[in-house]
Amino acid sequence: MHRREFIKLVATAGIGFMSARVLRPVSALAAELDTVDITLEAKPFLLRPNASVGFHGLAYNKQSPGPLLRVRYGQRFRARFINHTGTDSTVHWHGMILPNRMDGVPNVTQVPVPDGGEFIYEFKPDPPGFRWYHSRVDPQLPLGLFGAFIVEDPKDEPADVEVVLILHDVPKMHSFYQAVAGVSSASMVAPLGAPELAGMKMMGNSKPPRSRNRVCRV
Ligand SMILES: [Cu+2]
Repeated sequence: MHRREFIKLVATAGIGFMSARVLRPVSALAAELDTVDITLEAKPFLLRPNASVGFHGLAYNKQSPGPLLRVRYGQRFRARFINHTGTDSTVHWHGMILPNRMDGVPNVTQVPVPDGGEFIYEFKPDPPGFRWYHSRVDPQLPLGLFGAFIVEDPKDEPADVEVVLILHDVPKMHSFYQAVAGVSSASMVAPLGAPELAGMKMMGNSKPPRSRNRVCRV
């Protein structure tokens, strides 16, 4: 796909949004630290990807995607997680090899953090590369609790410009719950007649399900 087509796809999708951030390397001061400390506070958040959509979701530190986390390979990482989501929550560090009790899988590797509670996640991010973090309590991820996490690889050649690009749809929560429960009758919808999907036979109900979600047009 060419760049122009890609941007057109994102723009035409309308209900999705794109977050692009030009990155700066870890500052000299931060790079000297043994441990990178951050606080992640999860709270309700009104997401406005454009002027006509307001979505009552959740966010870390009042932003969705959450703050971009970045460490040098070899540094330790410590996150004070504060949960004000209104329900249980945990943070999962996607793709990291870490002690089991830091993996953030509720009722498997840790007791979930209750609303109003806190938890300290601490580990040495490994392996280096691009990772992400997100809530492991449904449906908090589609509601907005996710973000990017970079573990700088000392073997990487320095780039002129680094950009993180994150795409996310404003979800139709009713459809999400149906899909999770395995009772969705919604057909797949091919974005802009994408060639990858053009050859697929669509099954089931061709009408999109009526949404009773919390997306509000304002
Ligand atoms: Cu994950």
